[in-house]
Amino acid sequence: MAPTRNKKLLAWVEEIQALCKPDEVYWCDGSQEEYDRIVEGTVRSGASVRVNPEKRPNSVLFRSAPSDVARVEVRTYIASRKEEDAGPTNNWMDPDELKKTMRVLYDGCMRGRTLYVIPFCMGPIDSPISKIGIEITDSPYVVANMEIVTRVGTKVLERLGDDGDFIPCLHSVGAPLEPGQKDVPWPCAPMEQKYISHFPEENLIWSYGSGYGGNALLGKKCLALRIASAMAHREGWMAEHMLILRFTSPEGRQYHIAGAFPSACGKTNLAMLQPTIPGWKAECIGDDIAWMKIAPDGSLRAINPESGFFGVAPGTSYKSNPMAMESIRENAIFTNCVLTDDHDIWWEGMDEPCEHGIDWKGREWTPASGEPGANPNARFTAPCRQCPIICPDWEAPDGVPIDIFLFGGRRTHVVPLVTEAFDWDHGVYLAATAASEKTAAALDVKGTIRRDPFAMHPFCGYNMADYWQHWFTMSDRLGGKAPKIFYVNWFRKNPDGRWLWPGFGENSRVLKWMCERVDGKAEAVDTPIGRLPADGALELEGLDVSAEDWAELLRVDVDAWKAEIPEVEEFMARFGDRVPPRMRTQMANARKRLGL
Ligand code: GTP
Ligand code: SPV
Ligand code: MN
Repeated sequence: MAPTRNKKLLAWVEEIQALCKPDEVYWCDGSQEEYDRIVEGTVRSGASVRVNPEKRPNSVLFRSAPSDVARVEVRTYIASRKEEDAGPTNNWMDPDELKKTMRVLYDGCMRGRTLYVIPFCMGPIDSPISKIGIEITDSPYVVANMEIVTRVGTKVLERLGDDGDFIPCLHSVGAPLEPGQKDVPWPCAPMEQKYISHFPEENLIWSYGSGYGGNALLGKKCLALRIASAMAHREGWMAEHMLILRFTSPEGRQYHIAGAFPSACGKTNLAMLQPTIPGWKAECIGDDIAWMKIAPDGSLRAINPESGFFGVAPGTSYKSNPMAMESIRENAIFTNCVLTDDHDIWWEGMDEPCEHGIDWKGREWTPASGEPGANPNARFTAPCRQCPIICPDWEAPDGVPIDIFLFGGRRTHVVPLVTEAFDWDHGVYLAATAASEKTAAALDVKGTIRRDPFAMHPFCGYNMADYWQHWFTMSDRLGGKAPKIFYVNWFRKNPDGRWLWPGFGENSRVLKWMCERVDGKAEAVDTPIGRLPADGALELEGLDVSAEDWAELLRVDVDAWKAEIPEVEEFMARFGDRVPPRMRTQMANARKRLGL
């Protein structure tokens, strides 16, 4: 029997059951016993492999289909009634049309499978900022991951009550089983049948055909960013692709920093930063998404809507991100990593090399194989509570007050290590024109560098130009309490391809300069692109960066910036007359400062 009397929920589950025709319906209660049972089921069916429990208790490894390894942006849709409300950065389809197409696919798609109902809460159960979603899925992998990255089960149904509202999130891997047909380890549908669809005007998500990450764990990118950004626009709050961290000075002053970088550009690493500068302390609040509201005292307060990390595995090591390594010592799910001969997991960039193992495609692997053993977008899933530096206030219902916004991307050339915006509007311009090099987090991004405004290009559920206006409007409401805005780039390289900046824990030096700027203590110099640290203002003591590299890291190459202007303006032109007047002013100012 269903564990709820919520009429909307009961009616929706009944409707989807009739459409998808599963063999069984199962309501998730979110208990440890349930998690263990569902994960054990995937081990027995051959969908996952248990990691050596002596090395890593209660952990499993999944290997996905080689065609289903990351988000697919070309198959992701924003189905608003009017095309211009989705805007030029989104794929649009008419909602009725899209539903018609998808209903045909959903018809009978769960035959031979179990339909799981996952009641989940984005944000702490007792937070006024949180929202409830219900995901229906036929993937036990999705259930297990959702039970880590969101708060699931009975406690959510209790908050929902008999007539509470929720966001319906329908997911199917799109691989019905005929009677007697044997399942494959990672069922999914061919590319042209995959749809990751959002109906922002009715707060509805329909996903079909992919089992991976943001395509399938619908609380994450689909609800907490695409649908939530559209709700936030309507309701006057913010849903952002941002990490949140608390940075505490030796004197005990706390600064809360929220930072938006595109996928695979350093959020998880910065969120778990181990400062190298003496006396400063960092604590993690969230590593991917921030929901923010203006509090009665006028400050902007942020919560992490998630309860677990879905982090990029390759490159993660005790040297680069020890706190992530500590977070995955047990109770973790690994996807597309190497299985070592002693049944532990491994990936490129881990501390010790691996001489022999099974690669993410299930084949024998050695370093001589000529291909990476882990997929470049291999991931770990682990509960936030396992992070040794999780902030004691990470579940505070009212969130934490944000002092600083960071934006950035992966840029080998041109963009300096750090730039402070002249003011909020200039910060919005810097964030709106942010660009980044391609990574493995999305399958189908064209070109090498793309504009990724606010790191929200793949995640904004409405017209990006209206989103910029929303940022201007928020600053008017925040007034003097608006956070200070900075732009950073950890990814500069010299001509031989060597990193100019050591990054990771050393990024704390840059954060310290920002905090001192907030307090009016550190010096900066004005340049045509913004304010940069004055000579000696950013602490470099004990750091092995040559004077030459340091000069390069802060060099403002006016000609290179001038050369980007036409492309920036072309990008802006795609939004036509929806570009806010305040953005046009910023564009004109940028030209003027560069002497154009
Ligand atoms: P998503 O989960 O896709 O949103 O990614 P993310 O923004 O959380 O990126 P993450 O922190 O996982 O970093 C992605 C890659 O960038 C990893 O391979 C990291 O090792 C690398 N990286 C992160 N921070 C730094 C840094 O400061 N310097 C350098 N050189 N690399 C970094
Ligand atoms: C991202 O791509 O920004 C991620 C991974 O955080 S996924 O959840 O797959 O979108
Ligand atoms: Mn992300």
